[in-house]
Amino acid sequence: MVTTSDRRTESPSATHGGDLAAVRRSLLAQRVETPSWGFGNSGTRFAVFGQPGVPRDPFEKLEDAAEVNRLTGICPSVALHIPWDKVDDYGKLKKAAADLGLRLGAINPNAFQDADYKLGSICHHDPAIRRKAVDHLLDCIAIARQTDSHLLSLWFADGTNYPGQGDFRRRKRWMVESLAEAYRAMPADMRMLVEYKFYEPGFYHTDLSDWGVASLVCRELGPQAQVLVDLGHHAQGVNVEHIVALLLDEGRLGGFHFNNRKYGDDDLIVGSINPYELFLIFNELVAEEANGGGRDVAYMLDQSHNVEAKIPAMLLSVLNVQHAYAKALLVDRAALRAAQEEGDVVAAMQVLQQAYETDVRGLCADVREELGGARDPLAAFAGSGYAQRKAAERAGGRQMSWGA
Ligand code: PSV
Ligand code: MN
Repeated sequence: MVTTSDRRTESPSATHGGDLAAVRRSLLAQRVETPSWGFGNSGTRFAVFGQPGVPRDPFEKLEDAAEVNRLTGICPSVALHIPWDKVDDYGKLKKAAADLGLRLGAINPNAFQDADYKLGSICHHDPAIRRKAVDHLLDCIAIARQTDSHLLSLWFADGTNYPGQGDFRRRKRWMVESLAEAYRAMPADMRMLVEYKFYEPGFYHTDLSDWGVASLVCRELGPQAQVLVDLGHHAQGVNVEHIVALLLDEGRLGGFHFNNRKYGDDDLIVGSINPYELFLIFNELVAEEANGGGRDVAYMLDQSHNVEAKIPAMLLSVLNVQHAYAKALLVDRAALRAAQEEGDVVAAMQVLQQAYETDVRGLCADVREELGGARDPLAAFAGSGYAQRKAAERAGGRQMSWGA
């Protein structure tokens, strides 16, 4: 197994001569939220593949999330999906999270699986269906109040399958009208994150297809509405770091759903396909942080692991995000600015590449250790016996999976 812990921190400081103490402080403050649904079984449109030891209820999902937090030290919150994580008593769920050293994070409504949503939810032509979808959003806001969650994270599978099926403009107005009702119901300390995605298989058009539509909608709603960038939701070749920079500059970047894609919305481990893109995205975020901004951007994983073991996949995802952030923190911003001002294209790119090529594994292992995590979370997990224990404990019962 590749170990993340064999190097100490000399190489970053030697290479960059930057403020390594500041880099460490930023890494110590980094937090990444895990998705409850990523601990359940998942699959493709064709099958859901079970794994031993998968949680049977939201409480067991929290146990797995706590394991990720124990080993990384930077994942103290868990996003919930309603109704997948519906419980009778959210106070009890919140208490269970706290007992495990966690808190409950973004609340994700689900307006895409009920048969009523066949032709859409908040964009449906039938006011009764729109009412049902908005009522669900209002219920989720009420849940968020009970769980002390400050984010309402919205993704809709609204779209049409054929030309002529729907009226684009009416659907847009219905969407804004529906979201405005939810927006008005949010307390002042809650933000609405609006996620876009350019297609679903079989779609002719998607109502919230890209960051432009999401930004327009957020602008209509107000300052508590911001765009959520899911890395898997773009067409091939789209420059995601540019989108991130624009949204940051407009004060509209609410958060991320980290994952990686090769073809479509694949939910692959973040950084597994295009780690350089991930670094370039963090480069924009760090540039904003250097200007004193970007502090309330929510960093969340959105991955449903299909064939890979779930907790190791989550651990590797967190490491990849941590490494990308560390490398971005090491970018020599003064040298980059100087190269840009001189019009020296190669020098500018070299500044980025030098940071990207720095080995940050030791630095990040130090940071995790300082936070009480493991220098090598994957090895520690493999040696902990947790997977075997849970497989034995959780035998029987109905495992959770997406859609249940
Ligand atoms: C579907 O594409 C999706 O992955 C969206 O990104 C949501 O955020 C997530 O599912 C959970 O609903
Ligand atoms: Mn997502």
